[in-house]
Amino acid sequence: MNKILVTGGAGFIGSNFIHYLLERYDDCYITNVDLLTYAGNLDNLTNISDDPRYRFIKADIVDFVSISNLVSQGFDTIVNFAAESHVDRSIEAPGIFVRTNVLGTQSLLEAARRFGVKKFVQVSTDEVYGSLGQEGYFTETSPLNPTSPYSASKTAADHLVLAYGHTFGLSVNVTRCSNNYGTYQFPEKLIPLMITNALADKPLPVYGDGMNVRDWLHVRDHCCAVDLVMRQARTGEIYNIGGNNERTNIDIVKIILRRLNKPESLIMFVQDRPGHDRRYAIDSSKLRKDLGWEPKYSFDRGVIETIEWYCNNIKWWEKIKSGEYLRYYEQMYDNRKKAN
Ligand code: NAD
Ligand code: TDX
Repeated sequence: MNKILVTGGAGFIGSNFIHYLLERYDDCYITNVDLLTYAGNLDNLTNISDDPRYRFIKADIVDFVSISNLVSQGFDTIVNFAAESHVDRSIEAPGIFVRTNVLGTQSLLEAARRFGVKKFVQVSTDEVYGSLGQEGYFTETSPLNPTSPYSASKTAADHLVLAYGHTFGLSVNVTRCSNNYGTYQFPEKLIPLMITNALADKPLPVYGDGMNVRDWLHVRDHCCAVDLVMRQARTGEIYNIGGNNERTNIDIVKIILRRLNKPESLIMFVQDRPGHDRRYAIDSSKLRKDLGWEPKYSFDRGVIETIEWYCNNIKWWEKIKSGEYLRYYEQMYDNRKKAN
């Protein structure tokens, strides 16, 4: 299990996962393959770039020739984090989601099968189950019912992963996690967007009535779960990952404002996301029972630490928010304001 290919390791969760493994295991050798799209950021990995257990390779997971050449060097495990991950962008431009999330996963699976990779872990999402009403939880046997181009592409990838396990005997697992928060999250996502806007005294754009519910988990708890699955899960098993921490979006926004001592008048209700899923909530009892996983972070502690991290790393996010992202933000949110 010690030669690990991490895809998308320059993104939010992938970079946290690489830090987690290097801190925890002396004998693991990590290759990070990432295309460095707008969401990929090598600044997330600066303090380990000289670690002899780590190397970075820039490549596109869809490019089967490059991926085959790399995988032919011999890996015990592939953990696939690489994806287009933002629901709003999938509504603006669905094609790239199918390309990266579906074709990219298939290219990795094919290389894994040809070159005898021993374990393939697909990092998926609770969004494959669609939206819940006020009651109930997603279990691993809940029907798949994706509603956005993002979640539909992740669902297709899950099916391909399980099919490669079934048909070719590749040892595969799928993990389906709820919303993550923590360090290095790209500021297009709810929590870092609201923290960084509040710090700059800019409006905080809340979609619809702000009553949509997400089940928040600290990214380190997600990393711990993926590590357990990678090392211990039986082939073919799917694991839900979630922290039993349901919050409405408006509650999250108010927590952030209070902590930063900023006024609620910064909240701006804007046009809703088309097809916006109302509620996600995960039943992770299978993971707890089979692999002994428990989340270590309470939301209260995790969110305070996260807010502090963004306060202490202004250069990290200002660099992002002043570049290409600024154009995206103006276009996405000007349209929402006009339509409201
Ligand atoms: P992210 O957008 O922060 O990072 C994605 C990374 O993938 C980036 O570094 C990007 O450069 C890279 N990438 C994109 N296209 C690529 C390609 N064609 N080839 C190689 N690299 C490419 O995403 P994230 O939030 O870290 O999510 C990681 C994974 O976890 C995704 O698969 C996502 O679906 C899943 N997930 C995320 C959450 C969440 O709350 N963020 C929750 C559950 C599951
Ligand atoms: O400006 C905003 N205002 C707002 O009200 C943004 C960016 C979001 N929201 C709402 C939409 C959602 O109800 O906040 C909630 C969270 O939104 P996102 O941060 O965009 O996350 P979500 O759509 O829930 O998806 C996330 O969790 C599951 C990740 O982006 C996915 O990659 C993961 O699979």
